[in-house]
Amino acid sequence: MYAVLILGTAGSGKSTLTARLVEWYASKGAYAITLNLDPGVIDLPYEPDVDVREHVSIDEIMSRYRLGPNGALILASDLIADRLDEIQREVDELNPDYVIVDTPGQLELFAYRASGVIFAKEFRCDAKASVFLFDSMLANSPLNMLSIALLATSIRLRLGLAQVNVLSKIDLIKKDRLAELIEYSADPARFEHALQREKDSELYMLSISILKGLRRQGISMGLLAVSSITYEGMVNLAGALARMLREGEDVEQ
Ligand SMILES: Nc1nc2c(ncn2[C@@H]2O[C@H](COP(=O)(O)OP(=O)(O)O)[C@@H](O)[C@H]2O)c(=O)[nH]1
Ligand SMILES: [Mg+2]
Repeated sequence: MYAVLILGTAGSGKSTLTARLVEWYASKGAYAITLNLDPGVIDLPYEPDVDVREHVSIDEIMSRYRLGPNGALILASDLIADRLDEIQREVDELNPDYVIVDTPGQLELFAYRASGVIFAKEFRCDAKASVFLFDSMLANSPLNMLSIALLATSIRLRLGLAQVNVLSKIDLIKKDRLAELIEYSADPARFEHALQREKDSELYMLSISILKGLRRQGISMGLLAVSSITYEGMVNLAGALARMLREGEDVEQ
């Protein structure tokens, strides 16, 4: 069994991509299931096979601990850590080829509190990989793209998982703009040049240093362009995941 964690800022398309990836694997004859780790979500674009909301209820936490919705969400995401054994058991019983893990709408609740790190380290499977979504509505300029790349890198440091970086919702941006963003992400020299054009920014020196630092560490920012609406880029994403999971398997065995 392989696990693929879907990560990204709120609204970047995690739940939608979770649904699409499961459909994708099913169309290739693999058995993929969804695991929803968002305790606060009301509507999902898929029917979760395993659902953290069966274990942790926001309403119950709000009334029992006299918390508002924000406090309850934070406590709920901490309580998930105690339920991971049961969640693992439910996934193991289904015995899928792939489990696609949809993470909380608010990235920080998962990645910067205990449950995300515990899940990333302790969930048992043959190999794990993560997909980090750069929302193309946010990563719409070189500076904004760099800022999300820094967040993606922070999450990678925090969770320690192999990571595929994806530019999401590409059906919403113009083709020439898309080509430009992908080019920056693949070519640091062009990226730097594009940042220079935002020279007025007092953050110019900082942004160049960050870009060079990421590059020096061999942190590639190459983005895969994907749309969950048109399915564009899905083949490339599945291919990148397959390579990463196979390599992960070699390491973990
Ligand atoms: N146009 C377009 N909209 C998308 C795409 N992926 C997600 N969305 C929309 O973006 C919004 C947030 O998506 P969701 O999957 O709930 O994001 P999450 O908060 O990261 O789980 C929803 O209205 C989705 O329908 C995409 O590839 N293209
Ligand atoms: Mg979601």
